Amino acid sequence: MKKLYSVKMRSSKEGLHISGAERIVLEEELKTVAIQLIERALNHSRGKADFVNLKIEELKKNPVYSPLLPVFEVTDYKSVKELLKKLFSLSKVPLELGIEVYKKLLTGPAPNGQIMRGAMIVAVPSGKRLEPNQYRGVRASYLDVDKETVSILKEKLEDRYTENFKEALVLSTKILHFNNVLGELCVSDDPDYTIGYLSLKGKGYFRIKNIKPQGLPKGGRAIFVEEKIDVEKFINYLEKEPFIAKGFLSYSVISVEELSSLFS
Ligand code: PML
Ligand code: MG
Repeated sequence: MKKLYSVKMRSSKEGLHISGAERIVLEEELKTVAIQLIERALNHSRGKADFVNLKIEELKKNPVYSPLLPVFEVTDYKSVKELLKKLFSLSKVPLELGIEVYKKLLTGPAPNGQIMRGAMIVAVPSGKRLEPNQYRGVRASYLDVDKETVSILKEKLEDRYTENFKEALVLSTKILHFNNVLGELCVSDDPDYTIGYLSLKGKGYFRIKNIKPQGLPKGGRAIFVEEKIDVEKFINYLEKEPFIAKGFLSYSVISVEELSSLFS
């Protein structure tokens, strides 16, 4: 097997997070990908970065390969809250806890009301936060998607496709691949990106339009887990184990009404 490299970029402005992205690539792809990531750091709607960190390292372990979560784009809902209530009621996450966490993401989930670079880890049903640092959170890393899968995704989605979406789907696929994870809720912290999602174990990735008001520079991710999860092992998996999504399952547009029958 050819050697694989991890390439990671993170950028900030006056100490505040602007953007981050990463890839897993072959040696001959390194230069092109490094340039793409630098351009991304310097052209972001959160502002122009004054600090860019680019890290390249050879992978010492073979990646885990797994297919992307099936995707559902939900339509015809009156309000996001109504939709989230419906989705949480199909999940093992109690409704009240789910909605409380959603509100937390909209107001800034760090203890000082700022956004976090990583995700919160929320135990179900207690609601206890398990991430060791509530300012930073936990970041899944060493992940990518294979080229053929991306081509299929682009072909199927046409103008529904965005880079943000692809990266979020891969990230969520990695997160949900771990045993005791129940779901993940995401509201982008990018002020102009108003599509979010809720991923549920055994069901899929539900894309939610207008999950936040346009222009709001707040957001974040919350990972819902069973109380019995081995947090140390989980964090090590998220942060260190290389993961490549390979295989596209489905993209369906469904109305909120159809949700229950789909999962009954
Ligand atoms: C982010 O900005 O990091 C989150 C992007 C969420 C993408 C949601 C989607 O388009 O399905
Ligand atoms: Mg972001």
